[in-house]
Amino acid sequence: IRLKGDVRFHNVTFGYEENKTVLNDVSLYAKPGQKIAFVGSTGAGKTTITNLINRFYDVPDGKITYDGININKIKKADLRRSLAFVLQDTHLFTGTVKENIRYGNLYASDEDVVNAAKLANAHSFIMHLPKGYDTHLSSDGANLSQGQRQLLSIARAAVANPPVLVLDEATSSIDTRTESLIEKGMDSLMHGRTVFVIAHRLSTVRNSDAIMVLENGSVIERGNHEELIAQKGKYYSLYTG
Ligand code: DCP
Ligand code: MG
Repeated sequence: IRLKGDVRFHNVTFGYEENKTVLNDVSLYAKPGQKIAFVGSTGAGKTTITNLINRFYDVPDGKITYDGININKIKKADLRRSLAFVLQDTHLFTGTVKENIRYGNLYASDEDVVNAAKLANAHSFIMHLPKGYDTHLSSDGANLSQGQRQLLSIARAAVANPPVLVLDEATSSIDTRTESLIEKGMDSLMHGRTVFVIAHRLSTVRNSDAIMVLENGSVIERGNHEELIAQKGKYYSLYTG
């Protein structure tokens, strides 16, 4: 099956250990193509929500659905095909650039790989590597900059072409030029997909359809940027100006 990217949480309460609640009665509703941003201080539960979207853990209380289907009833392979992650720490393996972009997508042609890299804004730096797409990478990606690793991670997600994307934005400082390449690549990647983003950049947050402000595992505010600014609550104090 090909999921459309309608993702909902219905009153999800979750903890990693018994008697220790990490998410408390979280509900959310993302229509296909919508972008939802999670903000909140460290330990608030942002990564935990993305862990549940990916079904790294089962939900004992409440439920999560994709296109109305309970996540527990979706085959792992179908779920995997429906999701891509772009994380702060991109896992690269020993192999060529091409292999690293293709990753699990064994049927992707060389042309698909190049098109994904172009969409991700990674093509031009790749062409400057000694052997282009056939350049060998070390497993820790030590021969690439952090920004370049992120561009590869975007290309990898683009090859997968999933309806749902989960992004964990980097907080680290990347030079402005690479940063703007990453932003443009991300924008192209996000187009037409349901996106959950753990947002650190104000520009990302502003452009989201809905922002969820988390505190100690609870959603304390939700709305778009203008609505939350008007509320003059936690969000307002985080993002005034
Ligand atoms: N937690 C846990 N066991 C884990 C992961 C997290 O007990 N394997 C706890 C630590 C926090 C709470 O769950 O008290 C929420 O953790 P998150 O990683 O979801 O928090 P954030 O992603 O919001 O924090 P950060 O901004 O630091 O990434
Ligand atoms: Mg986190």
